[in-house]
Amino acid sequence: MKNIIIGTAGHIDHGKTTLIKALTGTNTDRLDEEKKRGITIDLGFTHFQLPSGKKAGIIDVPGHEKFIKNMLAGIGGIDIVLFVIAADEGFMPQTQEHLDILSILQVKKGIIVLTKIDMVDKEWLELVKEDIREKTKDTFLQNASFASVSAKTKEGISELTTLVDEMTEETETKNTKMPFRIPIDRVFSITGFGTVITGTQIEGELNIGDNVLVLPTGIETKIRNIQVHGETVKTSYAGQRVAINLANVKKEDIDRGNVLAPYNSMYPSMMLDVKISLLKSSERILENRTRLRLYHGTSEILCRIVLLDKEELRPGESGYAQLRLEEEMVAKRGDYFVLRFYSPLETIGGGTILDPNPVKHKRFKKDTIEELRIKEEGSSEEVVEKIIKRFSEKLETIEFYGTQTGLGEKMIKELIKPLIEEKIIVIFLDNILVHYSFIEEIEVKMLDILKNYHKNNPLKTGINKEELRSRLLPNARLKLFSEFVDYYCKKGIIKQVNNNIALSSFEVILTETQKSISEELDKIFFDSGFQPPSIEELVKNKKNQKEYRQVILMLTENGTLVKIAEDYYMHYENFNKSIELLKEYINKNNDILLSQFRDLLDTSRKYALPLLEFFDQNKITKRIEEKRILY
Ligand SMILES: Nc1nc2c(ncn2[C@@H]2O[C@H](COP(=O)(O)OP(=O)(O)OP(=O)(O)O)[C@@H](O)[C@H]2O)c(=O)[nH]1
Ligand SMILES: [Mg+2]
Repeated sequence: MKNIIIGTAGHIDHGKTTLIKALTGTNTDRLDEEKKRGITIDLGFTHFQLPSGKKAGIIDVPGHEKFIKNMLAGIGGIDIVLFVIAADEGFMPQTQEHLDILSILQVKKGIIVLTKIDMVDKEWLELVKEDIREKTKDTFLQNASFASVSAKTKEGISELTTLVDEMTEETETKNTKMPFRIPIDRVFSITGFGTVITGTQIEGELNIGDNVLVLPTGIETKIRNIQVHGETVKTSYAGQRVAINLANVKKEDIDRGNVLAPYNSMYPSMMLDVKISLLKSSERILENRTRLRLYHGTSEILCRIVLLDKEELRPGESGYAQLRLEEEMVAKRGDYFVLRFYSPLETIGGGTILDPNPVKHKRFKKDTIEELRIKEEGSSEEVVEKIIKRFSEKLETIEFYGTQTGLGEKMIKELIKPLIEEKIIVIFLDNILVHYSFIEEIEVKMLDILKNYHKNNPLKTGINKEELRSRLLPNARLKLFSEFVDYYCKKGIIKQVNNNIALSSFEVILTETQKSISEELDKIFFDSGFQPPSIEELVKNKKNQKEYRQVILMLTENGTLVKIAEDYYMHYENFNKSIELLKEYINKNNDILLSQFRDLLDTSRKYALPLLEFFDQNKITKRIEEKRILY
């Protein structure tokens, strides 16, 4: 089911709170002072039972210019605005300011509600409507429906209800795959329950029992209970108004402006990279390092703006900037925010967060501006690709990228699927992500190492895998490196021979002399059975000792000879035979003594003992006191 939040907006005394009462039956002004003065000071909350059966959360905001700060804390997560204008007064200053704020925060849907129609005649009403059409031109409300109502006579109220109901059908379903996020708008304590916060769950899914953080303070807490529309639920979803009972945290330790979120979804920051636009209607020129008020989620934070690509910003202009904050906050890429002057208090513009955890930038740097441009224009998929490219050499995990982008693991897994299919991203060990450009970089280095190695070691089958790892990807564990090797083997670039890596095209090529030495040795070792000659003895009287030794090494690498111990090599056929005989014997007799093994091979202790020890080491046999059994 869709979850919808409806907010009010409009000038003071234009009938917002009265309208909500007429629609829902609830007076959302709850403070004594509000009741006494007849104005709204802080946000009011209730829910709306729609005829279709849907329930929408309602946020009523104050219209007084002094309380814009509170209005800003409530308006961020809304889907539909009831843009209230009193028919008798028409468009007023905060009507305009609220419209600006809603536009900056990218609210997309609204109904223009003309209230107090019992106080004006039809002709006047038409004039007011005309004026409103003019003033909402080129805004998200330019084609909005009008609803004309009187809370006093109830005229138009049921028509408005139907209009709202229809509009909820058109709102977009929210993303529940993101890590959940709740900008906190109220904190109180209830005797017997403890601390309760309320807020609009703008993203994700939350469950009772979840361990979560209050940010930016990092206080650890647990979800004890969740209420949506006054009822306890196990799970709450993006787009719902929620009241949450938190365990082990004092009311005093949480403020409006804090955010409830899971571990590793956002990191506190003292800087933000942003794209900002100044309102056309603003009459000021924004200079570098001006002190401003930043409104994001439910928070208000003082900051200075560093203009990165312009000397100054004029009304209607936009540019890249870095906000240097006076307090820590948490945000995600793509979040919207509003900026107001520090003094006099005046909304001047706002924009989008491009990087919530940037490094400090200098002004007018081409690279910085280019990177911000990609962050601004790129889809999530493109940004994920860029970030994976940047961190490829660190061999980072899906979890890391979930945090780095603020998208969470689940979203990263979704976003990389097409990238992996298109072979732009390669995944290793089901978790480590690298960009294809990194794969190519490594390939070039590897080819270089292997070419050199083959040149210097023409009789060796290839470079030892561990040696290659330490030269190529020293921070990769062996398991990960093995997957890299498999990848390049499949790609047909390299091959693995036993534990050595070679270029796929590489073959050991022997000279005529080497060939005849190889054949000679093959025969000598085969014929000598279980009493092979010592290499030292063998080469002692040879002219070309060095070549003999090289060929022996090569025969060992390619598996013709098996090195049992120092200066003790056996032909692989004899070696295999010895294992066969051993197994046959133990299967019959349960175990074997050294002397029995010696007799079995018809050899001497000198040859039998190292061979048995070699079997022990290679887990073919197991020694129990004087006897050996099969491992
Ligand atoms: N005659 C008449 N009076 C109305 C109507 N709607 C509201 N009022 C009156 O207008 C006054 C202000 O109404 P509110 O609902 O408090 O206005 P508001 O927009 O919530 O004001 P703030 O929250 O302070 O910005 C109250 O005295 C209401 O009784 C209406 O349709 N007809
Ligand atoms: Mg009110």
